[in-house]
Amino acid sequence: ESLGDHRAKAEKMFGLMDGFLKNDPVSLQKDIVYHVEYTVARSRFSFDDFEAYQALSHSVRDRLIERWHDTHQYFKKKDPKRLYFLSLEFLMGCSLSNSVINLGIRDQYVDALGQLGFEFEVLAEQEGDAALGNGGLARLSACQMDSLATLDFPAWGYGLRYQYGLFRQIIVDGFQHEQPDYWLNFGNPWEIERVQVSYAVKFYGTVEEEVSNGSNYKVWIPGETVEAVAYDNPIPGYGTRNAINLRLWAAKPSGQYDLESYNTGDYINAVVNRQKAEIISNVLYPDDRSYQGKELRLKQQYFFVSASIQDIIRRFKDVHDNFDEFTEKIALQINDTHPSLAIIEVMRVLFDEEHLGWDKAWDIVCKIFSFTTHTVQPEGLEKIPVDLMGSLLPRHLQIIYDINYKFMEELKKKFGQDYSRHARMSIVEEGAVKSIRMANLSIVCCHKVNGVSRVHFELLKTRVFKDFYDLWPLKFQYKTNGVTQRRWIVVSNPSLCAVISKWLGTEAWVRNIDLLAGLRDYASDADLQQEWRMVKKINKMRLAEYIETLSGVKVSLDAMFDVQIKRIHEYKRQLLNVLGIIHRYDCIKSMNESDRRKVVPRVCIIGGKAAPGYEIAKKIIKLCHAVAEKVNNDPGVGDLLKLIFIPDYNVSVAELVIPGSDLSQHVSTAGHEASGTGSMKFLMNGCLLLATADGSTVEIIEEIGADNMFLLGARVSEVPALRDQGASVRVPLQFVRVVRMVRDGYFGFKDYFESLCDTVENGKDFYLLGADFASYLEAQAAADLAFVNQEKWTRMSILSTSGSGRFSSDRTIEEYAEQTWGIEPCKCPF
Ligand code: B1H
Repeated sequence: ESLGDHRAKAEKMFGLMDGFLKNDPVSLQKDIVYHVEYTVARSRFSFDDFEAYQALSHSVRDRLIERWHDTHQYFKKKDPKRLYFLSLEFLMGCSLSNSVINLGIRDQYVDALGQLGFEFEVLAEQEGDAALGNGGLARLSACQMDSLATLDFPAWGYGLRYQYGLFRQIIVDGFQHEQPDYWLNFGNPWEIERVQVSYAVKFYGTVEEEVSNGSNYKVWIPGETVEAVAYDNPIPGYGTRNAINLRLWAAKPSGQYDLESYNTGDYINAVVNRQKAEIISNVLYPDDRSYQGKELRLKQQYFFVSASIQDIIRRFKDVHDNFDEFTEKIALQINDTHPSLAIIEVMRVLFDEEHLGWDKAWDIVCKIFSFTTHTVQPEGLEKIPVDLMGSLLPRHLQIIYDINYKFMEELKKKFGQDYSRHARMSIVEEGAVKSIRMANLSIVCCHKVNGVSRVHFELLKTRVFKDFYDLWPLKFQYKTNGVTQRRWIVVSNPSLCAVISKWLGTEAWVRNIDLLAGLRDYASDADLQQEWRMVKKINKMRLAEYIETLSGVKVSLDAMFDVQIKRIHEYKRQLLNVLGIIHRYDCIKSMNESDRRKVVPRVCIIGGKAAPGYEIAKKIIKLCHAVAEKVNNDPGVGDLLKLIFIPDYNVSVAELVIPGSDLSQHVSTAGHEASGTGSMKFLMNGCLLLATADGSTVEIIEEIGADNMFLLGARVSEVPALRDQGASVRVPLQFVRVVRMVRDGYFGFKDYFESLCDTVENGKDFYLLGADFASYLEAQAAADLAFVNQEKWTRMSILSTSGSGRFSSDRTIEEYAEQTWGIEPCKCPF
């Protein structure tokens, strides 16, 4: 078929289309009904809320697809430099509300559904989270995708389409149990399956020499081939026609068959074995930051990297017939070291397959890759055993050795015979288990290494990557993390959104967050304060209802809602919080009537998942429940103190809990939280922070002022000296007392909690709970005092929101675009 014929056919076909889909209520209703009948295949006369949600989502999906097509057509025409964002984790949460808000058609949908007798919110609740990630790192990727789309950057995300997302947490008798999250069970209207977009990914096998045009080349003969199939997830920007793509890969058996004849038994086995290929994209690893050197994990990494690189190179070659412009058209961003094999894969393709020669291939690689590290501890760095790498990816291991050899030569020239330096910096770690240090590899090959907050950057320079910083100071930068105000204010807190827009006289802050600072002028205004408190009350009511349904506990709306939600980790110190609650309980118990009347009532809320193999974290969850059991059922305490553990913390739960919080805790031991992004969401929602000067909190202090939050604990610079003191570090008596209560079985489970108590006593208190306890209690007391004065508290709350502008992912992405990726907006005309 000639190009002319094709065009004529296409024109005829698209001539049948009645322009773009319309967004008036009647058109929306017709579309929804259409999808009930033909997509969901339910009769018009009988469908339930879930089916209505499905039909509704499909009508939204149609509108997403239009913009997504136009955006890609436009990118193709303009051929700008594109950013490819590679991440093994994306924590997208729900899509419906976010999509209609970003498309600017939420009100129309609310009307359309209302006229049909449906409530938008009720249908939206039918959706389950897409939880293809663990925590902060994964949610950051999701926020950054939203900002990339909104700011019109020509970007693509790449990741893995896990069939099982992060496990569901259920609590039985106060203990965490994990259940598989088979999230695709009921279909996923937000993805577009692209059966024709697929690539073969190779594993194992051998490397052989081949002579071509008089030169020697290495050829990788694989032992196993698996097919990667693309699933596209449109990401709409807000206030723009642009919708970018998040392409996730699923593993399928390879399309290449051996031409063998089987007897029946062999045939069945052969089919069953082929099917095993799908295991690669089956399940997300649930441990954030423990690297076990598992083969399946490495397979996942290479699988997604290889498919993505093939896709990127194919797209480039569609319009370019050589690689001269490669570095002007492509930026590749690696989210932590998890996708760092992409570097070696590009090197392999350019050198072995495109025959560009080592120097040219290396030059390209060094110009296109940048990497962000989210790690603080050296132990947190990914290491792959050489044996594993050599067996799964034999050619890649050779290339890594070649890169390392050249790097070592460079070091020798620069530092002479400083062998210990060479050993520290080498990509290959010698030792009991010889391994590849993925961080060293990434630093050597990337043109920029970014940290995620200023404190993190300082630690990278002075500790984690000191040698590398000395060698290449200009490579190292930081971009303080941010979160998207679209999801974390507009979607999750519509009442606050309305108040902000009313007082600023514009909705422009949704795209330009700096405008929020305009609220500062009204922080003491009695009318705004009243509206502000009203919003908080509405959100606390929603949260209180949720708590009552979950746990049967009725909480008072007059109490201060004090929240700590995040992954359970010793360094995040949920245990400090629980010990503080025990102290509060202990005090209330010993008070006389007149003192009790002065107590500020509290509802303490804790939520978070523990990695399945993390015993101590699981004990902390059990302790929360044991303490809650005692406190919540003590008639002598009543509304003065409640402790609620919210199970299965995820993005949707966060959207409900954050707007309804008064106070939130971010109390990691200083120097351990690379950034922390939860605090930013609370800040945007006018919650006050009780926090240590760690990670991004240090920058938050600069924006909203130390007077408007409750700071506590040792600072990063003080931590090493405290650790050195070991058992002689000063610990307050209250601390000794509350730990003793747990040890003595005051909350039951005496034996079970023993090892937990051991982590904070007898000089083994690595995370310094004892050392920070007095300061923690003081900060809590200051919060109580501030809460009594509601005018003061509301002022602090308004100032928190108005100071949150710097922590929008829009700012983060603008910085990356300019300082790291060198990309510019490419806005699709409306
Ligand atoms: C963060 C991780 C992480 N840092 C390994 N590192 C993982 C490491 O599955 N894995 O193997 C998963 C996740 N996640 C977090 O990143 C930091 O702890 C936070 O402080 C930071 O805010 C967040 C985003 O930068």
